[in-house]
Amino acid sequence: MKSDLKTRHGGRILADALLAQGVRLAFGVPGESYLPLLDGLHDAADKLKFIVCRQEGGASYMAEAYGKLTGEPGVVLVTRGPGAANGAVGMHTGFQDSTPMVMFIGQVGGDFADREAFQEIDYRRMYGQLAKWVAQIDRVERIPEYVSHAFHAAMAGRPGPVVLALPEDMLFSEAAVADVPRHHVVRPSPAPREMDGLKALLEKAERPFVILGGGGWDGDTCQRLQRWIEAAGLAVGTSFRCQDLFDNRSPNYAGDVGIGINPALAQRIKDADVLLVIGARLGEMTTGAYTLVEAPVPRQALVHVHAGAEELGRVYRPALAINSGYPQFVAALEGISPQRPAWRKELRELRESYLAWTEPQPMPGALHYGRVVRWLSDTLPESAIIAGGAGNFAGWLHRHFRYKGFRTQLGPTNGSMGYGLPAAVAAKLAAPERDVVAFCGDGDFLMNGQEFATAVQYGAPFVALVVNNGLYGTIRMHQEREYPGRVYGTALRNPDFAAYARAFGGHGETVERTDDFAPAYRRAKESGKSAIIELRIDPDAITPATTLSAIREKARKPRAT
Ligand SMILES: Cc1ncc(C[n+]2csc(CCOP(=O)(O)OP(=O)(O)O)c2C)c(N)n1
Ligand SMILES: [Mg+2]
Repeated sequence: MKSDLKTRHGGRILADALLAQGVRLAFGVPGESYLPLLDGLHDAADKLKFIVCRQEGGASYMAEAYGKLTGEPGVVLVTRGPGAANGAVGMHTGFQDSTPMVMFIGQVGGDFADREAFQEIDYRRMYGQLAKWVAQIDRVERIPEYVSHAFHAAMAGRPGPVVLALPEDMLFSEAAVADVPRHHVVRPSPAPREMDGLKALLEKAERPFVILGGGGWDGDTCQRLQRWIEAAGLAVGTSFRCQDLFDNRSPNYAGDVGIGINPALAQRIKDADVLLVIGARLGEMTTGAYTLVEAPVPRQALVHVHAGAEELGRVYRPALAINSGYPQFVAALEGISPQRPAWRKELRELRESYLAWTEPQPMPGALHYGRVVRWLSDTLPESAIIAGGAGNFAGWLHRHFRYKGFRTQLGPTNGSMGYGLPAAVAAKLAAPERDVVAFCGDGDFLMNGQEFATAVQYGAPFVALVVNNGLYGTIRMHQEREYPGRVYGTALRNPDFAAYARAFGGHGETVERTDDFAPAYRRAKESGKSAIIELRIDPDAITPATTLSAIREKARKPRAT
């Protein structure tokens, strides 16, 4: 049978393996260490597009955003040593966000291995904590097996990033081997007695609360769960940067359980008797630094539903632990229909608190950024994708934007700066029919500003907002609180971001007044180009609710003991 198979070099076998796994878009920066793979991709170019990026950090973020958006593993190709090192940020992000990803790294040939040859790194050690699985393919005929294993591992249970290293001599050598069909998605289902346990807990519950979060969801599951929650009359919140798992316009939606949480919502979670947590890891950001839910034994009866078995009982000892994929869990939920009039009664109060909390407050300066966010929330099509990075500018986004459905939000739950721009590039390339807006800080944007070139090169017309306060504002805020009068290392001198956009062949706008935003946005959209709108905000406006001067004033007063 083997004799029927065509002999192929390693790069071609690998490119065909990617096609067999269903990969249609891959991101990366080329390297001489994986020339045979590029050669293999050359033959596959009409089915699999390789997006050439400007820095591996940008490429790995793009692969992460692609995985988050589509639920399919995001693929990133990087060269050995420096490429692998640059690419780490997207893998760390993917790990914390439970995003399926597969990174391929060039590697020195077996003839030079372990000599600390040029750019040699042992990726098993380097990526040990940043990936679900790290392996090296030492034999060309085993490429299909390793790739199949990698895609299964990235998708199984709690999804996450996987690394495969590719020794150069292995890629150049040849073999006659068969491709392996596309991976399965292996996720567990809940046991009937676990659902009985949940039913019993809910039937007794006076003040239950549902928190949704994490990776491994899909649009259909979210919609079915929303219908179930609305029918039951339960109140729901979403974990940090997972606000798009539930339509924020629903009367059952009480807000996001993340940084800068509505204090009334925080109290409501503390007071819950049953906490049904589906998919969220209950990490530091979702638990108000482990204060909303006490560790290790919560006061609330915690029902923790998670696709990763190892996540259950980590930090928190749940009353009921259910290891399940979310489509499987939601299908089982549809078999029970708990309801209590008391649950429904409190919804209005929670909803009013959410609406009041998310209303833009006055802020200093001529450009009211909060109102800009709300205008976009009201104006953009429902399917628009919002990609955001990390910094205080994101606080307005979390607070004032209403997410309307699954995967309208791409954000890094690890608070990694520089994410928004490359995520927007990936989103626009993966879903060209959808509007995409990136929210970036001035510090945040220039961590991956080079990827604006990638957007222009591949014709990705999205709008990036650069919220310019001339500061690493988040750090300045903490600095002024912790070390009053000792400002250091937090000021930024910025380029003209509109001119930057034009220099790359994009469209640029600068906005300094609230009313100028809408026409500038329309011009940017109508340009049909990748666009940057710089928003010059008053640096005193440090959060949606407070100013730097108020923080300074408070810091001057002696602290209460
Ligand atoms: C990759 C990375 N480096 C550093 C930090 C620490 N950090 C968090 S927010 C922040 C400042 C963000 O500045 P900017 O993007 O201008 O947003 P602003 O807070 O001013 O709105 C820094 C340096 C981080 N979260 N991620
Ligand atoms: Mg800033």
